[in-house]
Amino acid sequence: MEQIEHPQIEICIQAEMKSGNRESGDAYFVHVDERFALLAIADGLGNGEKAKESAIVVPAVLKEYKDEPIERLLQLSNERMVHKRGAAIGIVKIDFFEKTLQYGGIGNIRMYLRRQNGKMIYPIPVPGYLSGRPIRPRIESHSYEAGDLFFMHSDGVIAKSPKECISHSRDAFTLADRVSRKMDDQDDATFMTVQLLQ
Ligand SMILES: [Mn+2]
Repeated sequence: MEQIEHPQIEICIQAEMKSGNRESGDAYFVHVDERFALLAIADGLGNGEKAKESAIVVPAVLKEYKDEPIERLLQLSNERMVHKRGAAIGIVKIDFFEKTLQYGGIGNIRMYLRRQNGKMIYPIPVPGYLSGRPIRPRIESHSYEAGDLFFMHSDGVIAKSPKECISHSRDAFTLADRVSRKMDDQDDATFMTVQLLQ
């Protein structure tokens, strides 16, 4: 498990390959600076080399264009899927000054946020995947406060009771520990757990 500590945010990431495969068809991206955090998971269609070829488009685009809004990051990633298999994608952008969390995704990447007031937010996935054909992503914006906790995962993580999982966890690490027990070795599986600290 990878852990990222920052004054504003704590992040745990785990990525496992489908058993027997040598390449993961999932990819992820993490960037944190003093202004914002940008986090993403992509799940390439199929598995192995072909899936990877699509999934790695996402971290490449986000690295190059990290200051752009989520909508544009999704469109740019989509444009680069032409002649590839395609990928599901989930992107979270956290603005440390505005205290907002934005989420946008297409396909089977799931995200669950638990606010300190007990409210749960879990965007309904937009069906489909990035394939180069036109997309109409839905971007959600939520305010957050210190202590709020969320996680995002690819479909190789079998989170049957994500709300229970998140409500019984006090921080990113304990949540990661719980989620890591739900990884399916029959698919590539990637998740990130995140706590906002300020
Ligand atoms: Mn998958």
